[in-house]
Amino acid sequence: MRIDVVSIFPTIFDALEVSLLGKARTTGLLDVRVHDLRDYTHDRHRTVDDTPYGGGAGMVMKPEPWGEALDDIVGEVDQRPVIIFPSPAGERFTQATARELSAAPHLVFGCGRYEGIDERVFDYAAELGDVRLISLGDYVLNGGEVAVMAMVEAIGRLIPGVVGNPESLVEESHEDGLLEYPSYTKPSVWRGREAPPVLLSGNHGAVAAWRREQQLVRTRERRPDLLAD
Ligand code: 6GU
Repeated sequence: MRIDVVSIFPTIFDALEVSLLGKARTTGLLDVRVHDLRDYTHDRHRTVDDTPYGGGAGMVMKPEPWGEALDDIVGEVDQRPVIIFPSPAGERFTQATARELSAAPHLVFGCGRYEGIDERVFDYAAELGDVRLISLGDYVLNGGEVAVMAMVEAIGRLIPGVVGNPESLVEESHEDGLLEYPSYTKPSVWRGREAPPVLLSGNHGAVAAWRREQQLVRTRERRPDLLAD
């Protein structure tokens, strides 16, 4: 999968060089390219923002550098990419979104800062690819960078081969609409706390039933909204 990220803080994405995603990049499963939006400006101050038409607080990202960045990135690749703008005003990002996007050959992430990006950039981007505005949840970050880090990790780990043991992708929170069951390892008693005896019983049916029950108990307690769905 090819992933392009446009940001005014490209070094934030240095963190994608470590762990499983870093490995996937060295083995060629993931081709991540990070672009500095300021490289697409032409003035001495490398200006990317300006005051909002109509007045109001804050600054708006100018359309011109975005247009040049998108032309540069999309022009050099044949398939129509999915172009994602992280935004608290977007659709909610879920495991289903991650799974859907993990099947795309090319994703482009445009990280906004300040009060947002000139709206015409989204219209223009729709000429080049399939545009999605996506939010991590109902809270506000200072910019899209941290949200894109989270999305790239959630999507990247679903690409076949990125996670060594594909079975570890099956039994985890949100894959079956429920929260994950609790896990234990040795010692069987730690600081007076016992691991559930059923897990040491060797009875695979009983273990599976206990885990399912725990998933339901936890989900009812912590995330009743998931059961309503
Ligand atoms: Cl995707 N971006 C920003 N700036 N804030 C957010 C978000 C995204 N998701 C939740 N809050």
